Amino acid sequence: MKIDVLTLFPEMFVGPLDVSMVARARKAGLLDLRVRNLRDWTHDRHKTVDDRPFGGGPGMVLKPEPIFEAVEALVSAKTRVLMMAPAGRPFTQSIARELAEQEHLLFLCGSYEGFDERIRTLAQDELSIGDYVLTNGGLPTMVVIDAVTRLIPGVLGDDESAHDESFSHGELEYPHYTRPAEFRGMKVPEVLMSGNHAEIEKWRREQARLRTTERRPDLLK
Ligand code: JF5
Repeated sequence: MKIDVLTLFPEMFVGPLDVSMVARARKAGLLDLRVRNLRDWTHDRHKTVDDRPFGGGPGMVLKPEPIFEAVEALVSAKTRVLMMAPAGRPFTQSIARELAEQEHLLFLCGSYEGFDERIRTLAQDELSIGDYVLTNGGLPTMVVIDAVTRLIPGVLGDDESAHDESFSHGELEYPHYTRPAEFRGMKVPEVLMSGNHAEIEKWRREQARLRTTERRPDLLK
């Protein structure tokens, strides 16, 4: 998969996408990620990307010309253009699965200043990662890239893949334990050491349901 990111803060993207599974996916050639500076599509000496809002009021607004030019330079017929914003459709695991099947994603990172409304027409999809306001779309974009990358075929080992099932079933994960069998007085549930796989399965299903009922009843509807 190819992913382009259009941002005013390319430095933000150094670090989170250079470690762990995303780094592995990039090195393996499964993810071709390019972070691009929106200012590269300006034409004036000051590389202006914003302007004062029509109608007055505080703050600045991202102007349409650089973003339109950048998007026109970066898209092909196979590109899905995405914008991250608090007003977007809530991002979910099911959207992540859908995006993982795309050939090319292009993320537009808006910012606290807001953007000229006409920029919205460039995106097929506007996504939100939650009900709060961030300074810019960089972090939400990295969240989506992280969630999507682990779903790209070949990125997860077979071992790790099975893990995803939990969210497909719409429930939280059951509790996990490893050695030692007792740690600071806290014991591993007996059933997990019984070797009875049917019982273990049953216990895990019950625990997942219990945890979901207690913590996220909204998921069970
Ligand atoms: C942004 C205008 C983009 O703050 C966010 C965000 C919150 N949930 N999901 C995304 O994005 C940055 C802020 C203001 C456009």
